[in-house]
Amino acid sequence: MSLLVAMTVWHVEDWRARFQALLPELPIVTLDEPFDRRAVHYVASWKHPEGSLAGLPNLAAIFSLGAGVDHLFADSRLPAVPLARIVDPDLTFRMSEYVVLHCLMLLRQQRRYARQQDAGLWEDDRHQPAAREIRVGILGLGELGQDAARKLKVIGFDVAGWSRSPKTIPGLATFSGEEGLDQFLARTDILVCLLPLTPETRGMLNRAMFARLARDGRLPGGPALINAGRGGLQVEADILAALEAGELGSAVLDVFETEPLPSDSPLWRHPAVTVTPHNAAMSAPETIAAQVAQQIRRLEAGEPLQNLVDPARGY
Ligand code: NDP
Ligand code: OXD
Repeated sequence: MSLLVAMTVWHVEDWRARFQALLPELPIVTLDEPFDRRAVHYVASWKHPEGSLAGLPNLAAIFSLGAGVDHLFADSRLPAVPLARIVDPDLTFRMSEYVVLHCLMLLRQQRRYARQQDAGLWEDDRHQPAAREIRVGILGLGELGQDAARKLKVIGFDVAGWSRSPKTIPGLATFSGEEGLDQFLARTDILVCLLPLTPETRGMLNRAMFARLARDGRLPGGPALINAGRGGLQVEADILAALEAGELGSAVLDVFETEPLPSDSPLWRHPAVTVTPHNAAMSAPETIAAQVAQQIRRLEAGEPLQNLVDPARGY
């Protein structure tokens, strides 16, 4: 019985060492060496090569080494075995830091003041709304969306959330499905996307959606987008066109259609765009490895897997 560590990014030997330390009884193999495909019972993957997990006859489970699982479903030959992902409070809290930071940066117009400081300009002639006047709409009310919503509320923002299934969350205005989307967008000044990338959500951050955001001028500069979900959710040409047309006032992007963001992308230099390099929320590799090791021990003890992914929903 062995664990196959399969990745196209990161240092596979570091991961082998982590797993070896945690699971000394289990041989750890990688795609870089010959290995017995019948012996592989578990796979730990982060962006494994397409088709590389086919032909593992005794595979019992695949573990995503991140919270997102779109990288698994990108493989058209993904084996039909249980899939589990990482759910980690540390990652969740870091994502909330990112969301709160950027909502406050937008609320307090911090980029404008930074530009003024660079120019030695003392200019305080603009309306400064309070957090309670600004409506934040969070797309996705899962592990990440719910924690960000709680923390934004503590600061005083007027927060709502949107999810696939209806939810009742004390103190939060909730909307669901296509039928709830119009109402949700119409009361949103800052749109925060914490959705997974699935066939249903791909490309939904587009110009038609931006046109449905609140238009009553509460946020100086106009409605804003923060996307820390996945780059495939956004249409970058539409973000640029909406900024140009004034339908969006600003965009904060942690994820991109192509990563790393190509050096000739106009997003890099756009004055109303903030770019971060897909690091809104990270887990310590040791924490991820420990969670996978614990899942393997659970399976070996006949206990059910935690943090299962539903292949029919794609998340
Ligand atoms: P969860 O699975 O816990 O939550 C997903 C949420 O999205 C749920 O509320 C779900 O609705 C909702 N959703 C999914 N599909 C739809 C749809 N078609 N329409 C409406 N709502 C939908 O995921 P997490 O919160 O843990 O993570 C979300 C994503 O964040 C990850 O998939 C990943 O892509 C990204 N991420 C980004 C990181 C970064 O550093 N930038 C770090 C970690 C994650 P329902 O509740 O009804 O199921
Ligand atoms: C993740 C990520 O999905 O870091 O964990 O994007």
